[in-house]
Amino acid sequence: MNEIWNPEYESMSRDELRELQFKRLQMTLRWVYENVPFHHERWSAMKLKPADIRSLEDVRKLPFTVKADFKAAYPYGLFALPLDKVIRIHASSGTMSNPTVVGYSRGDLSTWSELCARVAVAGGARFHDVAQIAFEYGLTTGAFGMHAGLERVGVTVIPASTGNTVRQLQIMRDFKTTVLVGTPSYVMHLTDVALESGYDFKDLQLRVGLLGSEPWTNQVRAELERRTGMSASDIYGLSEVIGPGVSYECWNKDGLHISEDHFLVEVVDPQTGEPVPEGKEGELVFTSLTKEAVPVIRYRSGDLASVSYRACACGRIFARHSKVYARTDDMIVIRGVNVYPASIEAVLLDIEKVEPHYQIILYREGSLDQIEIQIEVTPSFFTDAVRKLQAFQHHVEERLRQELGIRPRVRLVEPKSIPRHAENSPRLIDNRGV
Ligand code: DLL
Repeated sequence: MNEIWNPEYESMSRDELRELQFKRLQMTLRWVYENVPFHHERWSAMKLKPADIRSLEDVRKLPFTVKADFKAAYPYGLFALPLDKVIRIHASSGTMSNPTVVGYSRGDLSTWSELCARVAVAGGARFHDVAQIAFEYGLTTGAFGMHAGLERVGVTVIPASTGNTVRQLQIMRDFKTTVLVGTPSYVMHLTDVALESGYDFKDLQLRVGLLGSEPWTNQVRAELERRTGMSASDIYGLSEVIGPGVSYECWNKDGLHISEDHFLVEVVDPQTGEPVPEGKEGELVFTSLTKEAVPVIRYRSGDLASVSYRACACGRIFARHSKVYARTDDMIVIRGVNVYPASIEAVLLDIEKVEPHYQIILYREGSLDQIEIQIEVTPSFFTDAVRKLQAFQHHVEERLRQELGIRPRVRLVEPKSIPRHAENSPRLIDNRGV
């Protein structure tokens, strides 16, 4: 089980690693200073030049970058390369109106597949495996990233994408899938549907699950492993930083190894931005060390975790972060799609006849996360025929699906039936009990 894809890097000494990180950091800072006016201007205003960063710790002198900076720079404002050198575009999930756009040079794609190959091998995939990718093939990064990584290992890849659950099961049985890649919630759903449609996981060949893109607990892992018989590993990443491939679990399943030769990690207090001691929870902040098209400097992930530098039994020297369960903001990850309540509100308020009173309720049905949106509509509305009400409900569901990529159930409720909240109080009720 314990094979390492790239021992030269994954098992180098920490001293060598720090040296490599610093060399790569200097290159990245010079590259960004020369090619991204956004960073150049901000650093100049602080009278900072790349040469002022004389150690890895000095990176703290530089300002943070946040998601809002990507949105303000939409679509290409943070690119360090002209488009003719960029050969792939992706975007984060969850909003179609002003998504976070990222680009990859040829070199970036090669780095990315290397990183995802590490993820695949650490989770137990080998060249003789058959991997079914049940992430959506589209603008988001999950499917394409893992696809390239698994191919690099020599695994036979089935780009199944999402949806059509019975067909997924059929493919899994007939094509003899041994590695399943997707969100934990979708895989859990697959096991429910399998029961209903007469598939028995004991008859399948599944060995390994590479699952991520959303928070999931060790209890969910245990249940998934029990139901499927496979070993399930957590994979983490975010599109701004590269996509999947930022960190990954080894067989030890005691924290996710960060590919530190490509990303410098800091853990900061979300309020003060100051570093927190090793082992204490804080916000993960990443600086890319090798990216060409869209390098990120001190990017605040919004994800809360602690980091440990203790040696791992697997032989990898990379630091490990704890599983990510919580965020610094109100972003929800629902079946791998990231949404902010504010984006839901923006879509709702854009629809005529919707009153600005709504409530978002997250709950679990079977094994699948569901989202219900209760909306108050104008009083005159309830005098309309049922058919008209249903059509309107469907219209709102469609708009949310198209603009945010979520599939909510919309329930129209009478005026004044939703409790009024004090301003800024959350209109989100999470009944999923993670
Ligand atoms: O979700 C990239 C990815 C795809 C990672 C497939 C792993 C597998 P984004 O759409 O930009 O990118 O969403 C990133 O999702 O900041 C976390 O809040 C959350 N997230 C991703 N992986 C995990 C995980 C991809 N393993 C955001 N555990 C991140 C918890 C995760 N949360």
